[in-house]
Amino acid sequence: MYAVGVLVRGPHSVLAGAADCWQTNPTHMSNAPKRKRALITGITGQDGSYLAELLLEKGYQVWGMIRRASLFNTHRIDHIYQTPQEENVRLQLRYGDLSDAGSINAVVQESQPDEIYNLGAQSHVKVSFDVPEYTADVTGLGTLRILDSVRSLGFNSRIYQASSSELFGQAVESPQTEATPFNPRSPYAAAKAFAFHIARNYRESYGMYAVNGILFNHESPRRGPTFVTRKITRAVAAIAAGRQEKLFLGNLDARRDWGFAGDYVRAMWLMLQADEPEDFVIATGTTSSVRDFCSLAFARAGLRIHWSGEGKEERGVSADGRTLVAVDPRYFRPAEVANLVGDASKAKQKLGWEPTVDLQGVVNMMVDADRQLLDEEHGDAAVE
Ligand code: NAP
Ligand code: F7E
Repeated sequence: MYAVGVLVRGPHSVLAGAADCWQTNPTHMSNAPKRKRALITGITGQDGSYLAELLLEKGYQVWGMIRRASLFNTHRIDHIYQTPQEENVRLQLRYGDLSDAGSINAVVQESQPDEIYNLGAQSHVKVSFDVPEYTADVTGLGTLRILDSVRSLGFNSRIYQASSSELFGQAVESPQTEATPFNPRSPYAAAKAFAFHIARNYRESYGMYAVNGILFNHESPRRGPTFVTRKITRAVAAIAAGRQEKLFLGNLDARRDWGFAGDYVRAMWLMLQADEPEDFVIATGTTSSVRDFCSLAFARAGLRIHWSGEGKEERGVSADGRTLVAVDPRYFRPAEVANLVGDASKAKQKLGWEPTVDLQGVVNMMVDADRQLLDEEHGDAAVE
C-alpha cells in the first residue's frame, strides 16, 4: 500500500475549527486528547472532496480510500494534497475498492476510524443500466462489506451511508419524507435500496451506529461532467465562448430538487454527531425541470432562450434564432424518475440543518466556474 499526506492550506488551516473534533482517549498512553479519525470512501468524488475539506477544517485526521486508475483521479482533492513526507500529515490515502472486501478490511483496520462516510459508488443512474451487475456489487454490496468489516473487527465506528432520493423513484407522494415508500426505477436505485436496508439492518441487529442520509440531487462546480447540471453549465460556457454550437439533452421534463453539495456534506457530518442513529432526508424543498435549469444557466451567460416544439422536436432557441438546445433520445433512460422533491423538516428540527444556497445560487456558481475554467484553459471544452 502507498500512503500520501496533506498540508492543509489557506481556508483549510489546521487551526480552523479544530475544537470540533477533539475527544478524550482512555486507551491512549498520554492524557492528551486525540483527534477524531474519519475514513471516507469516494473521497475523489464531488461529495468526498467537500467532506474531506470540512473534516480537515474541523481538525479531523482523515483517511481516504481511492481506487487505482491509469491516470491521476485525485484532481478534486489536489488542493489539499501533499506528500507523506510532510510533518503533521492530516490526510492519508490508501488504495482500495468497494468490490474488494480484503482491501476494505485493511483500510478500516489501519485507520481505526471513529466515523466512516461511505460515499463511494457507481453513482450514475443511466450508466447503471449499462453495468447493472457492477453497480449492484459496488453500490449495493460495497456497503455491506463496509458494515461487516466494522462489525467483524469489533469497532465502534459510526457509519454514514450515502442513500439517495432515487430510492423514491416513481414517488407515491410529494414531497418525499423519511416515511415515503421506496419505488426504485434503476439498477442504481435498486442497489441503493439494498444498501439502505442493510445499513438499517446492521443498526437494528448489532446496535451499530449506521445511518442513511437520503440526499436529493446536489450539485457544484465539482459535479461530474455527465450529470445533467454540469453537462449544461459546461455547454453554456462553451456556447457563450463560441466554442460549441449546441447542446443535446434527453428528457427536458424531468424535475429534480437541486441543492449545493457543500451544504449537503455538512448534513452528513451532523448525522454522525447526533445522540441516536437515525435516517434523514436532505433536500431544499423546491423542484425544477431540466428545461428550467437550462434557461437559468443560459441566462446567467447572457443568452436568453425560448422553447419551441414538443417531445423529441423541442428546441431551445436563442434571441437571434439559433438552436442552442436539442433533444437526443439517446439520453433517455429505460425507466425515468419524473419528479422528486424532498421535505427536510426532520433534519431542520433534529440537526438544525438548512440549505444556504438555492437553485439560482447553484446555477450561478456552476456557470461562472465553468466560464472561468474555459478562460483559463483556452482549450476545447468538449461536452459529452
Ligand atoms: P461521484 O462524484 O460519482 O463520486 C463517486 C466516488 O466513488 C468517486 O470517488 C469514485 O472514484 C468512487 N468509486 C466508484 N467506484 C468505486 C469502487 N469500485 N471502489 C471505491 N470507490 C469507488 O458521486 P458524488 O456525487 O460525490 O456522490 C457521493 C455518494 O452519494 C455516492 O454514493 C452517490 O451515489 C450518493 N448520492 C449522490 C447524490 C448527488 O446528487 N450527488 C445524491 C444522493 C446520493 P473515482 O473518482 O475513481 O471514480
Ligand atoms: O439526471 C435528465 C435525466 O444524471 C437528472 C446522481 O447523483 O442524483 C443523481 O442522479 C435528470 C434525469 O442525475 C440528460 O433523465 C435529461 O431525469 O443529472 P442526472 P440523477 O439521475 O437524478 C441522484 C439523487 C443520485 O443519487 C445519483 O447518484 O436529468 N436528463 N437530459 C439528463 N441526464 C443526464 N445525465 N444527461 C442528459 O443529457
